[in-house]
Amino acid sequence: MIPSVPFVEGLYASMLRIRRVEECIADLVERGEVLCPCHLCIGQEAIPAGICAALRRDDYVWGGHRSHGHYLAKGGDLTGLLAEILGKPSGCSGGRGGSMHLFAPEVGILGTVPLVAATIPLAVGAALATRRLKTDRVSVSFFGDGATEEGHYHESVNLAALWKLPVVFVCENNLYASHLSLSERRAAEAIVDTARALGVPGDQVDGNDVLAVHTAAVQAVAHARAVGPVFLECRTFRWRGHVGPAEDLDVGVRRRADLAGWMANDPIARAGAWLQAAGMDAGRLAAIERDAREEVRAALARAKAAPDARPEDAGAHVFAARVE
Ligand SMILES: Cc1ncc(C[n+]2csc(CCOP(=O)(O)OP(=O)(O)O)c2C)c(N)n1
Ligand SMILES: [Mg+2]
Repeated sequence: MIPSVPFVEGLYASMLRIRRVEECIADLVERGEVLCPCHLCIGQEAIPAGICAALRRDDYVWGGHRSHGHYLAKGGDLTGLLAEILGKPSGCSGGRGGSMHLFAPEVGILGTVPLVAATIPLAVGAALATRRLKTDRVSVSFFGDGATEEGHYHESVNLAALWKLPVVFVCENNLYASHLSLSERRAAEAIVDTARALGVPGDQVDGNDVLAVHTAAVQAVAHARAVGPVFLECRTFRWRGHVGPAEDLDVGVRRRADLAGWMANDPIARAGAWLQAAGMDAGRLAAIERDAREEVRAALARAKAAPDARPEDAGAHVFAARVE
């Protein structure tokens, strides 16, 4: 089925918004206004946008250290994200988590955790809970290629397969884990095969084609809801360094050569070209751009204006209340 122009416009706007927010975060880091480590997903936006557009508000999403896009695409509040990164009590995790610990249960984001692969078993556990509670929610686990080298990734996929749990495993394969390329870490290249070996069906998807990601996600989510777990390996590339705004050109095998090719394969430019070919005029695309910039500007102003954390509250949530 050919997707409608308004629908693709929504995916385009979702990706553009993630990019403009992350560029804003990059500026804040460079100016020294943000002190927590920030892992940016610039270049990878088609995956959160395409997958989350296939989910219901009450479906669950779990992420890792590079999860601003997951949070935003699933409907997490933008001001709450920026306030969190600025360490404000009004942040989505009370200003105590920073960029890598995002939480928005009102839209199904049950947690992002920077321990690599940490939320994969939690996503499986949440899927088990939805099954036991007789609801039909799907639990989506976003993780990187590096996470599939952790033992509990394999244990989690196995259990989900055995118990036919409603999990969509989404591997954002950006070909690097920190500064080590896939080819330095694995003999077998296709990560999807690790899931197939355990009885979970899956596909490799062009992770920079938001329509391909979304189409695969719609099928995967329907399968997870009705039958059991599914695995999507979405191939992509991060433009910025492992952590922070720099491009990390001097680290990793072939990174400098590969980055130029991947920047020419920009998921946002590709969706923009699709819209223009479908008849959207340049003025409409410019209006989407203006809206994104204005939304980020206003959210940052609100986040900055919010009260700062108070030193006397530093111990809150740290120690359990004493039970007499
Ligand atoms: C258990 C654990 N080991 C090591 C680290 C350090 N670390 C943080 S991110 C990362 C690489 C993750 O690579 P990948 O899963 O491919 O995600 P990407 O950064 O490429 O998005 C590593 C090794 C960690 N946070 N947790
Ligand atoms: Mg990676």
